[in-house]
Amino acid sequence: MLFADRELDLSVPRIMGVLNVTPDSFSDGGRFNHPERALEHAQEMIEAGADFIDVGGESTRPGAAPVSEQEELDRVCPVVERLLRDTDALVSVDTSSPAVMREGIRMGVHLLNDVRAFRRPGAIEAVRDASQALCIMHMQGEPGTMQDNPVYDNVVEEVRTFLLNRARELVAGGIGSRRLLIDPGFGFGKDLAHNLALLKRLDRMVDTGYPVLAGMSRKRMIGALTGRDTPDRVVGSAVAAALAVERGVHIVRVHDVAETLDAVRVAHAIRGLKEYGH
Ligand code: 8Y4
Repeated sequence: MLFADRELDLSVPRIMGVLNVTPDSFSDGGRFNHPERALEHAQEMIEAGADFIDVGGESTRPGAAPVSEQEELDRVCPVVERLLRDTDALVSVDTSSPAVMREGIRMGVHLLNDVRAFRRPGAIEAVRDASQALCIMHMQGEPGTMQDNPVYDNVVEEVRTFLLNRARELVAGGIGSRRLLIDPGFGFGKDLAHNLALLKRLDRMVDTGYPVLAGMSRKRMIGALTGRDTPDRVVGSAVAAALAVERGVHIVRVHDVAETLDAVRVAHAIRGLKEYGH
């Protein structure tokens, strides 16, 4: 698959390392807010085997203060510029803001990752005439209230239909379907049962034909299943990533790159393997 000017083979599982540049990030305590520290952390993830670095300047956790467009640009741009200059990683920008999308495209990022699936006014126009890949994610509700009482009749089919409808909308807006990736949005307006159903049936995302990205790393679903706090969710998260890859997911978005890479390599070896003997 082409990500702007870069080709990446998605027949092997790929790792996206999470790089938060928000001062209030609860998974890293804001340690990577300073551009130099963020770069160091990114280099560490790349050395551990990350193919993508996903740079995010807006927190979507419930209760997080909204970030102005200028603040988001100020957080994201210096880090993106240095990643593009100093590393070989593919650079992803996690944003819903059309202005940040346009600036990312101008700087030459490879992927735009929008948890709101390019639904903000002006988002489709901002990305239409570019060549960046676009990740469209499912979310029920809005970040502030999405976890209050998420309800589905059939979460797997409703998420799948939403993603296919968004893909159709983007294609109707002039975007080539080969630029698109889909993501069920683990934890975005979903309770534990919803998240587990989506993990179990990730094959229903894969069978759309779009490359699939999944992000479960350190999330509350892992905490609920293991009883552990965020820093101690590494093993649970790596197992979830392996189960996703076994079901055909192409890219996993994670915090703990080295551990996840081992897990997904084992899972990939088992996927599609024919039985031996008999
Ligand atoms: C601990 C650490 C607890 C992180 C929660 C979290 C996704 C995403 C996020 C995802 C795509 C997060 C930006 C939420 N999740 N983008 N972004 N897919 N495509 N929470 O699942 O990591 S932020």
